[in-house]
Amino acid sequence: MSRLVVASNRVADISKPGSAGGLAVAVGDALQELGGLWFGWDGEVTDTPRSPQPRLTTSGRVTLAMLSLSEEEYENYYLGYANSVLWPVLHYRLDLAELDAAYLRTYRSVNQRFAHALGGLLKPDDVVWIHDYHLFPLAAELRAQGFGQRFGFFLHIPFPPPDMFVALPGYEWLIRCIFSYDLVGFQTEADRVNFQRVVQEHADGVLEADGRISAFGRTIKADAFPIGIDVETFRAMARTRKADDQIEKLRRRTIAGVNIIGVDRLDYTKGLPERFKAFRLLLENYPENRKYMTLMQIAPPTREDVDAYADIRMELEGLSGAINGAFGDIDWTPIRYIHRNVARDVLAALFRGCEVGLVTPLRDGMNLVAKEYVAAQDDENPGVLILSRFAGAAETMDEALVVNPYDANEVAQSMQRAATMPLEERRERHAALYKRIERHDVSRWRREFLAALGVGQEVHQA
Ligand code: GDG
Repeated sequence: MSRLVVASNRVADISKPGSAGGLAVAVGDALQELGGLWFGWDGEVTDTPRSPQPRLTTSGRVTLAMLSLSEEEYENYYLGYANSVLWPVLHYRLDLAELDAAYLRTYRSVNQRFAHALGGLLKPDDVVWIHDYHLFPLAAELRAQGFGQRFGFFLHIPFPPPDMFVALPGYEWLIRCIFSYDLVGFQTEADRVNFQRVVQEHADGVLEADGRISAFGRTIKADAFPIGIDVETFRAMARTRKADDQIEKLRRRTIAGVNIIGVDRLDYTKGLPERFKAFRLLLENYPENRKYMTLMQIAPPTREDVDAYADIRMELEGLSGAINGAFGDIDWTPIRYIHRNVARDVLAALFRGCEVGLVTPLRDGMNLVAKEYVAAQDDENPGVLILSRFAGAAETMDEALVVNPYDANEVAQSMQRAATMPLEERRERHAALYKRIERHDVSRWRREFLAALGVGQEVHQA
């Protein structure tokens, strides 16, 4: 029987539910269900001599194998190539990419080091599932060491159209690395098509009759596997006694009739300044909402050592201050901006207690918050989800109010529409969305990916 081995940049402590970040949540859920080995960075940066062996700990049915990064690796691999080159380019933000040859060199060397460390733990029949843009080259490095088993890769973020992808120096090498996998999963059909075009147009790739794709002498499967959430658990979390108290407290503390909630890592891809500007427009254009609507934005810090993130933080602080100054009153604060990590169960309660969920990224692989907001709602009196058309989630959640996040007018109108939507329409939209997220939950995502990798039910607890 095969063992499931997962590799991702960060390994989260799954004994502590509540780490912010979609990948940690989704991978943690999948591993807890199956058991196995989770390999990656422990989040530590240290220049004291490092052991080449990963540190092993266990958490329930999961063994965690973790390495730390050196200062130089943190700068050039994590902050550099991963988060200042791949992250912006794959989110269609060529303007924010910082191209630096040292970044790419360290990205390769960290992947080599990780491959050696993981190689020491691998058994020949392990099924290896590698996650996200930090580790594109990991399977190629493991194959170079002689490992011949099946490798799967899932990209949690978007895959852009060819003109953007080829702006990456060394893009040919990246495509070649991707072809070391047997299966490559994307969030949406649009991402898969973009990948296929890159391979056909820039790597002499050929689409085979069975839908697989060939290049560099290998044939691989590339498909869309839209990620989901653990709907039942999240729904239950929004319905505990503590959650009820939390909602009660929220209602007591605000004079607002309608609370709008946004929850996003403070990232420039999430469209937060655009969202605040749309809310300002709502207060300008529909003055009846003053003292009636409140926007609560939870935006925990993330990647603060990257300049672009410091910029967005300053911009948001300026905007929320200006809007609150212009419209606020002694008994009403229009925007409640919380730049802190909030416990997951509190988030679930807040989603349930807020009449509108505002999810307006400029570009997002999927966006789990959209699904969590729907999961938390009361069937009898559900809130309304406003969702960016540029979130992967929009491909399968068209009963939300789907908006163009760049168009402040459209977003403001949608907030107004959401706040005044008749109960029957809210119920219909919610029922359809709920059915979909329930059917396509995180275990289905994991099952379908592993089945496509050809391992299906045979993967079992380590
Ligand atoms: C990447 C892709 C894709 C947020 N703030 C807090 C908190 N969170 C949780 C949310 C949600 C998760 O973090 C965020 O997931 P998203 O999917 O919205 O976004 P990314 O972090 O950018 O995730 C994304 C995802 O990977 C999965 O494939 O959907 O497109 O970008 O679960 O609730 N959790 C807690 N406190 C917070 O303050 N506890």
